[in-house]
Amino acid sequence: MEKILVIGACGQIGVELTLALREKYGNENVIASDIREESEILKGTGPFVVLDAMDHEATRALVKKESITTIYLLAALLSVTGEKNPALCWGLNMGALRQILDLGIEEKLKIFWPSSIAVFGATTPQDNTPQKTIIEPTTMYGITKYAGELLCQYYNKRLGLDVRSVRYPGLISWKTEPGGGTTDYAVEIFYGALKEGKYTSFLSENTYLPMMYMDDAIAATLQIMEVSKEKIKIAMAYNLSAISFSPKEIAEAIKKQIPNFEISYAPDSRQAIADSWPQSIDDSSARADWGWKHEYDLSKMVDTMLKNLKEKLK
Ligand code: AKB
Repeated sequence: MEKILVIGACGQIGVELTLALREKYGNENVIASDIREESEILKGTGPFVVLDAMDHEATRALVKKESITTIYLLAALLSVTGEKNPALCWGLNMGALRQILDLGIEEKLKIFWPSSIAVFGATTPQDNTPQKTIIEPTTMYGITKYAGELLCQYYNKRLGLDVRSVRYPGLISWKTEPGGGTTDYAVEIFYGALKEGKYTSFLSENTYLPMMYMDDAIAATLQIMEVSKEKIKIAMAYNLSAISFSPKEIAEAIKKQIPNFEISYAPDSRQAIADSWPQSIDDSSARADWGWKHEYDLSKMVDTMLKNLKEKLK
């Protein structure tokens, strides 16, 4: 029987992934953990433990006590917060991963660890970025993600650990807000549109970035973890793609439903990070190897976000 531990369960991905895992594997079989207090959304849906992802001993004790079989390690500092505190970004992102990989060997665990489009840098081809290409990240976050991918590959190929990963694009969701990322504007814009009828984008109007609605990201995560080992042919992290749009394009899609919505642009230091990332991603390997396909295009994502956020903000 699967017994799952989600580390970093109160973040943007963690909340929705925990709920999806609980639905699939049973509430009691999915332990949510975070250094923060329990998310209101998770309360009452299953077990929750306060856990610092850098506390190796507490993590090891929890894994042993609960006979954990699978870990989803989501705790991390993202691109913008990572630039504000590069030492913590390296310490948390690499320290937590390394200890979970070691624990994975010790306890024969299966592990999911997310990578990101942030592995790519300004020297990477920006359109339809291939799975295998030049990878020279410029942010500390991107560096930890690329180093993490190499570490996962090492543990998989040299030590036989079942660790799986995808490169998430910017993720768009309404249940839990993102924090500290360069792609966060694509969530903030909905709050601006609904609360004030306007939004100032910190990225310029024609900055294209790869994005994905959260339901697709959760579906991809469950799928890569469920397929048989033989289907996983890439031991680093799979490129994953769904939608690509600019601030101007998402604003136009929102205007179709909120005609008075006004967008303005005031690019800040996050622009340089966005400019170093791909505009669109080639994820044909994920599609061919384990049957990944996305469901949400721009208009379906915008409709779903506006409908759910209207309710939430009532
Ligand atoms: C960020 O913007 O830092 C993240 C990411 C693309 O990994 N959302």
